Amino acid sequence: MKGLSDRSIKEDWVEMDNGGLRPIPPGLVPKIPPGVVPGFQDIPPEVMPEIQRPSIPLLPKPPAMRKPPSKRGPPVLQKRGNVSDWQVKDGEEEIVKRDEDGGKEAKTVISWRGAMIEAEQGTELQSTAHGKEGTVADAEKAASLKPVTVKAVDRVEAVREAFRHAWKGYKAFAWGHDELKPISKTHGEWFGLGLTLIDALDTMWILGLKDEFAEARKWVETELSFSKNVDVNLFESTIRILGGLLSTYHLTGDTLFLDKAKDIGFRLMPAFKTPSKIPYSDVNIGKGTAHPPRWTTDSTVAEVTSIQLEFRELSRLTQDPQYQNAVEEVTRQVHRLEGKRDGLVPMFINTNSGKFTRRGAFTLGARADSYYEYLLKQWLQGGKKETELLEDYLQAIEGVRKNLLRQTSPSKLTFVGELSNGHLNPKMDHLVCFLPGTLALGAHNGLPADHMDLALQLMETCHQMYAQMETGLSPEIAHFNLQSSNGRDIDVKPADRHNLLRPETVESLFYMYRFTKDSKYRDWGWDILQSFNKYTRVPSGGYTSIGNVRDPVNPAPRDKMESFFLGETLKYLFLLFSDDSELISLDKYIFNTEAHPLPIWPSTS
Ligand code: DMJ
Repeated sequence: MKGLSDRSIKEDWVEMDNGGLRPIPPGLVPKIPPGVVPGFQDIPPEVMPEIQRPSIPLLPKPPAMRKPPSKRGPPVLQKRGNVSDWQVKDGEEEIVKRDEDGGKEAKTVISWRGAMIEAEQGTELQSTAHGKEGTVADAEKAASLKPVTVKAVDRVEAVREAFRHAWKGYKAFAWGHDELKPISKTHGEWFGLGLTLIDALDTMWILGLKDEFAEARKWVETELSFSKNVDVNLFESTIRILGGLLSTYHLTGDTLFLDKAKDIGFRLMPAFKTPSKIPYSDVNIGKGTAHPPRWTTDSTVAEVTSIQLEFRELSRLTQDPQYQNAVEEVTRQVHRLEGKRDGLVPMFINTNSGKFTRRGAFTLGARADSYYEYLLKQWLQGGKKETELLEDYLQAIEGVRKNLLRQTSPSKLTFVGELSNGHLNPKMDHLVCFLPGTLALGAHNGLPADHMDLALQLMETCHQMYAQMETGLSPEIAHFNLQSSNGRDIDVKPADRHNLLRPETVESLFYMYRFTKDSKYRDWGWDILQSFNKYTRVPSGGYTSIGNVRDPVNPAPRDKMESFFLGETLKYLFLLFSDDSELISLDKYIFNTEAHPLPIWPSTS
């Protein structure tokens, strides 16, 4: 899911040879002529309707003459200036000066007020949200400056720099372990399998970080062993480890990764030995035993339905049908099950009876989310032939419209609420922000135009979940006002104020940019990267989850860098900013729910 994966959710339950480097095989990342947007020309005009843009008031604005917060960021995370301090914002124009050799030398930035300013002098350019507003005084000061030059903003390079910084911390303090704890400069262990390193492999390849990749490959070759007496979560190890290894194999052609993928895939199979064939949540990959969590015989619906892309691909590569058979049995059963509501699934399924457990809410968030994502993506993976998957997906989206979709007051932001005991709870997990991207992917593949319409609206809402926070970072859960008494659309409860460096919004921004080429999506992603740099970057290396997105002075660092920050968040940001839209073409690959690209099967498969 986006589900048990999440530590917030998990905790809830618990307490309740360099030689391997090869060029990317020809054809995998082909270049296309500039100006051609693959697939875009296939979208009928009606898929890209004009939507009514809500007028969005920001959260209470700082006083008009207030100075913008120091670019040093919160005291707890003070850092030196970094790439993200070179900002070019909306309404500004870059003038590229050429040096004598005709190469790109530097850019002068003209501010929206016509003033020319130099970021390197410490002038932070005006921003529009989360307390970064420039003031009249600042603008006048800027206008009095002589024309100066500022280094070009290279967003792609800024992502590489962020990755290197995160990797520096991981390498120094957590090498070979699951997660970096960047503030205490140590590591955390979950499965003891080098989770961050494996999750980050294909990101390094895609970002072109060959030295880092070579070192990591060496570790996989010499240190990684799955022959360990350890309990792992089936879903998490499938999406992060199996998915990461399979995609790295596809990108590099290096059979080391395929061999490791076969090894872990085989070791996960005992999970399916249950009375119902609905898998258990946990497997001991050393002993070959599996079991549900101690307190229940239920599994999470998103978990058992979001392992299919990976196991199906493993069968295709190994020509061994056991993996595909096991996961497709789950799909078949869930397809037939009673207890759905207009295609929406409950959160839990029992591993003895194979039936849904009637508890929890209907949600597109934690514990159900990637069920919907994988319906569409399996249909795409298999060449659009498996019509039951498509039918279930289409029905579910209609179910979302009918049961969960609402608009806020006063600004008419569209959001997906949760239905519990017939009552609509107007809250949305950040996890739901995968949905605009998935809807857009469906529309790109010929699904109804109104899916794109909905994607555009939800993308705006997810953007606002960042833009309206003082740190520019989204909370884990947003509460939306149906009738606002305080003039705000979004409220955040104290328990929901954390940010775990999650990817879903930048994931959707990537899809939206690929399909619309609207540069605002890049700008929104850029704002997010800058906020990560400002509030979550740890000087000695790494990025940290934070506890309070509403407090820019003390965002309450939590001392953990989740593996998905490298596996997903930075990868999607890089792809969002890259001009090469054939780099992981969305007509050739589907991303698993951990952002590991797997090939769409050729029609002969
Ligand atoms: C990741 O493990 C995956 O994206 C999963 O689908 C949901 N949770 C995290 C990221 O938020």
